[in-house]
Amino acid sequence: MSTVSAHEVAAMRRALDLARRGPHHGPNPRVGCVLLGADGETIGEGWHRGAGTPHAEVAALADAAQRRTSTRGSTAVVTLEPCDHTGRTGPCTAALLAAGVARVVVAVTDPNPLAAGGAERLRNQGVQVVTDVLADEGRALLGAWLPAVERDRPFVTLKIAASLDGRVAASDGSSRWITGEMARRHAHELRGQVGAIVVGTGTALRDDPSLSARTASGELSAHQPLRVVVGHREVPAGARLRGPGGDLVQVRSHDPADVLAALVEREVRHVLVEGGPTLATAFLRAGLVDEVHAYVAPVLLGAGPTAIGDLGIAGIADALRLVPTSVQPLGPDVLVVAVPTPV
Ligand code: AOF
Ligand code: ZN
Repeated sequence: MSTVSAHEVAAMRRALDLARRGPHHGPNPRVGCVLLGADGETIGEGWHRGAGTPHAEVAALADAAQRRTSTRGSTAVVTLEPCDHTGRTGPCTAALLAAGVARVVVAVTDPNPLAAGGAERLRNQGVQVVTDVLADEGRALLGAWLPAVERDRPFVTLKIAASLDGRVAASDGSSRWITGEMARRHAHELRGQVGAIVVGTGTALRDDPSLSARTASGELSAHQPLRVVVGHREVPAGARLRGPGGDLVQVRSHDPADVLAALVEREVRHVLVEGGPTLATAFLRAGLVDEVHAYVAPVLLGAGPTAIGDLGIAGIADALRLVPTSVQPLGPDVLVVAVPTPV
């Protein structure tokens, strides 16, 4: 097994930082690349700016060319295995070979069957390839993209905003606002990071939400997730869902698997299920929730619909116990992020 130099590990940390500049709501992963010369000096840097733009390796090679530095015999340190396919752009393997790169250091092997195989191709062409360098950091950077591509369906985050007694509305149906300003702002940030937001027609008709992502000052964020309404009833012409924001799509089925299939077609990697209780319950019953974001407000309602309906759990031994990954105060409210127990 080939060892990795301190220069290369430092370059991988830099590549991870560069990758973070890319968007994490699109179909493509965030990827960074650093090119090192013979003495371990940086001769080029690049990151992927989103689907349809050059991949990180190609961006780094272009950077080296602009610096008028030769890449012959250089080392490419890249957070994801170089792709070996022609998708929206050409294969990075070919670009690295043409540039005379002699060694490639990779954090995460590409799980995308269409693009994978780059390490093997490069090795066959005489390039040294080392994988799994800072792999945990590399996987964390990829976030929802990695499980989405591995499972061929979007990663599902279920968002709940409820009172302390688990209710999402009062008995007269009024629900604005249970959680406070900070929690709502936080939820808007999350909207800006996902590919799609899903609600049932019940919520769409009753709450008339816009489902747009907005900044703290109330302006529309640069990225607007796809807005998806699930169910058969029509969204009226004057609904806020038909106003400014992402594209609106209606899925005329209540089966969560159909909803996700429609999103796979649109290359959505991360979806936020925002309610209401019927839809949330259907996703949980189908085992299609990967993460729960529960915003809990110190409010008691005593009556009114609860965040989740009947899950078919009769005894406490069968309770769906989640594992919290973070607990965060947001003004008067608390955000609990939790994931189902891995089976
Ligand atoms: C890389 N470097 O910077 C990225 C890679 O449709 P395309 O052509 O943009 O290809 C997208 C796939 O290529 C993506 O799903 C992933 O497997 C790989 N992305 N690969 O070597 C990059 N963004
Ligand atoms: Zn590529």
